[in-house]
Amino acid sequence: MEREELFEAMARSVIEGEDETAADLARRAVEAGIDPLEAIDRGFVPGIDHVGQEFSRETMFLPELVLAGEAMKAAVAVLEPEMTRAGVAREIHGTVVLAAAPGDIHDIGKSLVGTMLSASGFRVVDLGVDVPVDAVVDKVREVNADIVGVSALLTTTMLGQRDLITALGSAGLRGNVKVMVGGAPVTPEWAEEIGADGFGEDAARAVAVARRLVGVEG
Ligand code: HCB
Repeated sequence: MEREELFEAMARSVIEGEDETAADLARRAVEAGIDPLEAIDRGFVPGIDHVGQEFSRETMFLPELVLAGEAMKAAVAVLEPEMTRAGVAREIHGTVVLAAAPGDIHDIGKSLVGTMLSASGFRVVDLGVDVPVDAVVDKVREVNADIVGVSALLTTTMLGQRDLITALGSAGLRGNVKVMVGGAPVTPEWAEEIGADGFGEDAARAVAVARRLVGVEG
């Protein structure tokens, strides 16, 4: 199968919610030596984006969204170890606490960001989904985090990103930790409005932002 054909099949497997096919195509990409992040960004993400658009047009429904999410996760599960293996950085640049905002259970993108950060030399503490602001603040203090990355996929849960920044300020920690926000509805304008230090449009860019925030060159 040609590269472009493989990417199209990947997108289709997510749209059709075929988790076994998605995992199988991910394995084929690994065998073909395709960069795992490229397989995600050019193969599987267009599929999940399509499902998201159809869902908002009400031509696809929640069960299809769930199946597409599972297919995406099955593919990512195959590709993540490859990303970790590909990571060459052994020097630790800093500690990042990751969480999905309160009320938000989307975790595919955040987990990808975590994998890429780990592979790039960050220690990652992933608190999971639907994490109360106080729990994030406590963890930032406990591990003396350099960066906190908070993900929001819903327009409603984006407000939790702003609440976190306020809470870090009230806890006297805002001067010690940088805040990086991300998630599909998040924009650079929103990041600026709430006083975040960085915005990661995707996992690769999140790594670049994190490096900048801890002062790593290049
Ligand atoms: Co969900 N959902 N969903 N969903 N979902 C969205 C997000 C909508 C946009 C779909 C739509 O209507 N077009 C929509 C939100 C609309 C809105 O708020 N305006 C929506 C809705 C409405 C809902 C429910 C309310 C549906 C319902 O129950 N009626 C419900 C809410 C649950 C909740 O959170 N309380 C819901 C549920 C689900 C699942 C469970 C079925 C499933 C999630 C499975 C899972 O994550 N375990 C799901 C999915 C899969 C989606 C879409 C289709 C894909 C999300 C995804 O995984 N994208 C999504 C539509 C879309 O976003 N295109 C849809 C792929 C990853 C790779 O991209 O953007 O998440 P990403 O992450 C990137 C990037 O943002 C950045 O790097 C990542 C990697 O490249 N990044 C960061 C992310 N976090 C970062 C943090 C940082 O610090 C830095 C960078």
